[in-house]
Amino acid sequence: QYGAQITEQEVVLNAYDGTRLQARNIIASWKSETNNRILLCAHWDSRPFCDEDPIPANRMQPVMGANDGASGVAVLLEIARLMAQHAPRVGVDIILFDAEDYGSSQVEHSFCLGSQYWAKNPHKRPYIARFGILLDMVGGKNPVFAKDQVSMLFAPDIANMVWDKAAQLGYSNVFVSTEGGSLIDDHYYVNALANIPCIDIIHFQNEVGFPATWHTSDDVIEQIDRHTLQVVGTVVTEVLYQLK
Ligand code: AHN
Ligand code: ZN
Repeated sequence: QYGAQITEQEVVLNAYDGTRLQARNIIASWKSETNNRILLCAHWDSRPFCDEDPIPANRMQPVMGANDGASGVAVLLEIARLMAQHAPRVGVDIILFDAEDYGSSQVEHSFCLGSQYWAKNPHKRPYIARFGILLDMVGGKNPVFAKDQVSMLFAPDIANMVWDKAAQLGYSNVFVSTEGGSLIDDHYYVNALANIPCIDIIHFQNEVGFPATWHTSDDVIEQIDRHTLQVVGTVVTEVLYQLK
């Protein structure tokens, strides 16, 4: 409906515990003929167990994922709607990665299976883009987005450009300049395997960690703040429409 070319990547992925995941990365491309393009991404799966829930009885239930998954997708769907009304000058791919959240903190590289698959098997070869922006947990209350270490290692210029734009817009209370945490998220594989400089806008800080609702039964719509979605959406939209 928004004028994109859609590619669905269907694949069976092997999870750390032997589970076979029927996975599907969903890719929407605008101006697919140009290499002057950027990548916007989020994960669309949610974790099938609330293993961080304070109440043991809840830990067998799936995470609703209002923030952890859906918030990033929501911002990208709104950007897709805007792009249909007014095309940016650059080409865009929105990639919704699957199988991000079926992992174990005990097993290296067990998260982000959909992005690992895409980075090794891009939907187009060679896949070229100027940079990428990953959105993860961008809808919670009292958000704090700091530049994480993977973003600053692989794509410092992009991170600085996005955080500077946020400051210009008056959002330096949300896009803070304190040092970000160290974490592996989908952007790590986009950087390390697909060679595209990619940053992560994620509610995460060293020492503090993820928001309190993370991987709990409380990751529900009532915990979403529309103002947070608006701030992140505005920053990404302003970055996108300034590109030539
Ligand atoms: C790890 O916990 C290893 N990575 C965090 C990626 C993640 C999970 N993002 C959302 N849920
Ligand atoms: Zn998660």
